[in-house]
Amino acid sequence: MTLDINKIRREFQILDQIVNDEPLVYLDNAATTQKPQQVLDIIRDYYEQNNANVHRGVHTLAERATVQYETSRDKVCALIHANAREEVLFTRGTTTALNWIAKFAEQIIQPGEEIVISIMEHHSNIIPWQQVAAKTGAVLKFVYLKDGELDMADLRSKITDKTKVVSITQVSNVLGVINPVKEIAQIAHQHGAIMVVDGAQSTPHMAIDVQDLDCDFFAFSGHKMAGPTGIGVLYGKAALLEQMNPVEFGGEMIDFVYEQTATWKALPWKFEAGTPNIAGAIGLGAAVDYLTNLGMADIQAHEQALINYVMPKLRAIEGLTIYGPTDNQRRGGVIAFNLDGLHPHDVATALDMEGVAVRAGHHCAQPLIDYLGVAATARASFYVYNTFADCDKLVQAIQLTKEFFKHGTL
Ligand code: 7TS
Repeated sequence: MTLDINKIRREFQILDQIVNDEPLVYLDNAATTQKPQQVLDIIRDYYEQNNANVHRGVHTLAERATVQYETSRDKVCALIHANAREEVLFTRGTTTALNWIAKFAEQIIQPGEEIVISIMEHHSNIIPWQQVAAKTGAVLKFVYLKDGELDMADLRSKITDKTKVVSITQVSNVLGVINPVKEIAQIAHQHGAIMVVDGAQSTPHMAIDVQDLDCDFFAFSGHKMAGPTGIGVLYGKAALLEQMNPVEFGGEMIDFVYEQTATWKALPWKFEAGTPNIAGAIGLGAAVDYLTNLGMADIQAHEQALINYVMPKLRAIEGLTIYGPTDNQRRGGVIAFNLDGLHPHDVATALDMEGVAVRAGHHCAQPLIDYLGVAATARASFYVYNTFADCDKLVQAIQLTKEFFKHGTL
């Protein structure tokens, strides 16, 4: 089924505005996506009608809030095809989820054992592993690139029987490439390693089945998938979550507390210390409903159509370098680029003058940017509400930017 993008756009009121005298073209979706009316409504409705703390009160509002919060967990469980709702933990976002896994890694890694990640990881999938290596004496190894993609031969050579953890992003927030994480999980498991998938840039854009991927952990953020900020998910296989110590301690996560010791609640609550982000979780549940109703396969197909449409036009611009794979089928909706002789911040500022919102900088992936041999890049990233007209506007604005910096005038 083809999506009715005009109808979808009407649900995102924020898109309908003028920026710098031009209609807004929002192409910074890898940083955060906009939220549809349904998500905004449910958060407002929660605060207006049902606000109460969860898991503790017996009164009606507390019951309603708890049901809404826990129903969101069921929705997320269904979205990613987890085996059981206990395997879905609410976190602050991908960063928190990856930090929790790293804490678990500290529990199980011995000196000299190895952690394998890739050069295209976001800082939140690098720095926690640097910390684990520093604390445990483990070795942090990087897999590099070939033709703008993960070099699978390098990956096979880096993963050995000493490898304890492999942690790879499913979609790069700079290169846009979709990594074969299912195949990588098989390789990791052949060597007895745990497979972690950073799903921050994949979950919003494609169908996810954690059981099919057979990953051990999977992390993502609500705000990149039409949900609110401050809420995310850590999926983990139940057997591993059982072994994993809680990262935070306090209210909500305990069973019994004595003067000197305490015992923990069962999964998933043993990880959710303190009053959680109730409104955030409920908002995420609404975002999951929203995306599921559109259909994850249709969302991916729409973004693929945008990429197929815009890529040849971008490639035709002289002096424009695009990073990542040349095969569009290997890409999600992220395009990092540079214009010869121009700083990407100047490019992003010039595009903003045309109403086109893109990000410029290192995209929280400094090792990758160094590896690419540049100081920074500009980046356009698409979502389900972007149109072919948005693609045309991007191309036109890049051309105008080129002209402007060449002649100093438009
Ligand atoms: N992993 C990847 C692949 C990401 O793209 C990001 C955020 C994160 C992890 C961290 O997510 P958070 O929600 O915990 O912050 N990426 C970006 C970006 O590309 N521009 O701004 C944030």
